[in-house]
Amino acid sequence: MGWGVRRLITSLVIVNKEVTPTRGMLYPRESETREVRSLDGLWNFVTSDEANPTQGVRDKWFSDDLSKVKDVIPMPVPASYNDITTDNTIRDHVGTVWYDRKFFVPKSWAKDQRVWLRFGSVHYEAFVWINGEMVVKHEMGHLPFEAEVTNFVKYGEENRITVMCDNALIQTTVPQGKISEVKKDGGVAIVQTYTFDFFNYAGIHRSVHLYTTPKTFIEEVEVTSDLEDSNSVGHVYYKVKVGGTASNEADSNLQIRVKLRNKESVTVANGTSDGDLKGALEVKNVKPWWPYLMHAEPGYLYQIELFLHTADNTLLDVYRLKVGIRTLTWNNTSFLINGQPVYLRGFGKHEDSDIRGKGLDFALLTRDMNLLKWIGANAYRTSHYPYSEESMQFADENGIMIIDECPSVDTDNYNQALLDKHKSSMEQLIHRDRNHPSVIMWSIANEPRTSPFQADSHFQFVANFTRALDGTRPVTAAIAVPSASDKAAKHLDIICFNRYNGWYSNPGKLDMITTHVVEEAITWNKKHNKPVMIGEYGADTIEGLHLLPAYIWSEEYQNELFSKHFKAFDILRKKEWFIGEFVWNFADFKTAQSITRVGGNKKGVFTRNRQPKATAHLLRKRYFALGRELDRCNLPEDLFLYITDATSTESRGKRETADL
Ligand code: GCB
Repeated sequence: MGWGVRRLITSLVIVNKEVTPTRGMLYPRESETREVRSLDGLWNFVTSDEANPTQGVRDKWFSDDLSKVKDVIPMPVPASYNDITTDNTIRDHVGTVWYDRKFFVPKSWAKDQRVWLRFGSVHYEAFVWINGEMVVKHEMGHLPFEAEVTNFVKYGEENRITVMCDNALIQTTVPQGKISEVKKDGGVAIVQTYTFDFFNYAGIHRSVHLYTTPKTFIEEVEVTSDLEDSNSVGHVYYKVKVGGTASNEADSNLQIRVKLRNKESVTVANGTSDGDLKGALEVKNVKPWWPYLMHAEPGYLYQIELFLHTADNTLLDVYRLKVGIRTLTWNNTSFLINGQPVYLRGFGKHEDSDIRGKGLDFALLTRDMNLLKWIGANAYRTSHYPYSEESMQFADENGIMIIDECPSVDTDNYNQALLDKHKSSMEQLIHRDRNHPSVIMWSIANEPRTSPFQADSHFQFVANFTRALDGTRPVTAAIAVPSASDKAAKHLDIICFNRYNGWYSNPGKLDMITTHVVEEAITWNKKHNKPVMIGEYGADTIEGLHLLPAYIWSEEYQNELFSKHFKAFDILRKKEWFIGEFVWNFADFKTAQSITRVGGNKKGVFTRNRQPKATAHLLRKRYFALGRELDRCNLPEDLFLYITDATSTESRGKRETADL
């Protein structure tokens, strides 16, 4: 418990151990049989002494209000706690912090049902008590966890929830970090370092919900789909797991009745599950799920309604979720959706904003989706960790394709505990996101250090594990190690490489980009005979800095560097196996303090405040031009601003000459 207690375990022999499967975790939704209450809002907050991170546990701070132990301050949930105050000791705090709040549970919830407590995510490790009793702990940021609290809450009375959150990253956490003690004025400081390039924001990052289910309830739903007859007939396959079954209610006595409704709420298919609580639905004249700009009606979603019944026809539980009907296929040269080759054009992003840090913010989510559509992107990678469930739902609705990445970034110093946790992060991610049509690939790491020989088996285990959990999507990772020394890419289905020509290599040299990009992509393809895409390229750019001729950090330089890459991508597009281009980054974002970062990483095409830099306009022209060429999309009217009416100018010129 706590960084002080998590130990570094290194071993020379690393084995492929079983991962305990996640259970439940359906997104909390109301229905005829379920109620949902939010615990978001202002909580009380205290930090612990960095040199004594487990003091609160030993002294049982959870057994009474935190305000009895320390002076509390208000802290919004969801949000990172780091940038809320003006105090750098809170921003840079290493180790444990504590939250608590009071809440009521209605009396009506006491009857014949279960009560659950669910966190969308807490970074990095969370310990949760209700009324002084531990109800759940969870290690791994960016992923949900929950616990049944039926017997822990008081009904019709006030309750207290206490959360201890530990942000410490060590060599066996995902992602990894290091903690050291460094002499400071008047003492010793506990210092957290990490090699990854984003601020280690922490806290209760996503919503906290209480929700009810019936005693016997729909615990898990897995949906897959298929298309046939030139995409005119669709199939939806569903599989349900029931939880809380009483001994007299074996699964075989239960059944799922299913309805599939289209956007107009018309039932287009229905059915009843088999004895294993699974089944298939056929949809005639189906509307497949298409990516944005690939079809006039992108992101088409149906709603599947699942009714859990007993054999004697009693309705026990109802759960609804949106599903998209689509196929994914890939081979050595291409990646296809609904049988059509896809060219991915998008971004690496971050969950990051001023004040909120990595806290869920619907205004930001909506703005980002609007900007993605404005710029004509059709995809993004959830670099470098899973994004909120709400953002995944947004991507489903809008036809934005997602490369879904686990939190393993700069993976290094391979060891057994790291492998176990890395696999667990993939398991939790797939469990959470497997039903999203927007998810088109799993990314098992960003820029792992893949030259050491241990990387070979580590990535073989993680890639095979991922494929075993979900064979319907290809596996990738963003690799930065040169292909000659990399030992992981051979385990992937699609190769993704990150490279900063004209920035980290040959800064300022705009004539040293195009050929390098083309040659490297060809090298990757030759070595592995698999589809290749570029996962990151870009240049730090200070908004409003203009320098002509182009000079690094200026808006002109970002523009020209992008243009040189576009040229390379167009050469590569002629080779079938080059399947996508991803800019680094969608928006400027905060990093650890460093002499190479001016207020954070400035490679955004948008500012941190989500306004366009000059390059956003250039990129928009390219992304829409690609959409036009490849998918025959319509161009927005404001894509090319009026400059001159060449024809009328010409005729006016002639008239003026005639007048002479
Ligand atoms: C990378 C990393 C990304 C960094 C980026 C940069 O290769 O994947 O996390 O932010 O480079 O700007 O240095």
